[in-house]
Amino acid sequence: MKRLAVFVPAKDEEATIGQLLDRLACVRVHGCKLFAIVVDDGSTDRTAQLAGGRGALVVRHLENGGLGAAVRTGLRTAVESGADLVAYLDADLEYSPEDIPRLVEPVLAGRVDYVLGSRFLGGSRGVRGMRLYRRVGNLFFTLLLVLLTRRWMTDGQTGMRAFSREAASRAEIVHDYNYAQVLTLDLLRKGFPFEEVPVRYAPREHGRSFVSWRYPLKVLPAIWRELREP
Ligand SMILES: Nc1nc2c(ncn2[C@@H]2O[C@H](COP(=O)(O)OP(=O)(O)O)[C@@H](O)[C@H]2O)c(=O)[nH]1
Ligand SMILES: [Mg+2]
Repeated sequence: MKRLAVFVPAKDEEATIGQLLDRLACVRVHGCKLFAIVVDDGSTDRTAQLAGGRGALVVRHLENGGLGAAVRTGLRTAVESGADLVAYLDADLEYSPEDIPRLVEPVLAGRVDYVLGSRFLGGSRGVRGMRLYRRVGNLFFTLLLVLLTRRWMTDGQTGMRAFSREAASRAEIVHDYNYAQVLTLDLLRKGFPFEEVPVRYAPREHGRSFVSWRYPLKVLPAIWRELREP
């Protein structure tokens, strides 16, 4: 049996974290024992209590560190917990835990070390309801990644990904605010093969997105820093 760690970065997601973990507990992946890790990033609501009550391993940042810092903690915790492979998804139910078997299949089969769950593969049905500025921003950053990596991909900003143990151990995230682009740049520059698989998507119904006008101002310099790393 392989150990599959699924971590969830969460900041003030009490409206959805319980349902997400309940659904995750019903997910079966052939040949794997799945365990859940919640990285609570300084939530001021009941996110951590609800997650702990459902038996997830809860790692808490006492202060809000940002999504990049939370994913870094999630990857490290998964590796330290002895995971053979790692997946994560957002806490706000924009992604479906039921897509995890399909997400991890390319890693389990030994084809690749890194998987992006794409909301845009197989037609755009999955992104109904996504705001126009988000679609445009997503296209911009995805095309930037395509140019920088010279590899085709359709969703550079996805909040649902999977990793081999080795990719999870070697991944480095150069900034705390976010991880989306710099993590892919880091792993592809280290030579890890990757694949995209289609995943379902529905915009959040509770809480608020951290994405604001500041996003490009934070993300573009971080991409620059990542590219300058040896
Ligand atoms: N750790 C951490 N997670 C966050 C933060 N802001 C948002 N998240 C979580 O990261 C995931 C994605 O955040 P979200 O704001 O929905 O981003 P979006 O889906 O790109 O709009 C969700 O699970 C959030 O709970 C933060 O400051 N720190
Ligand atoms: Mg979201």
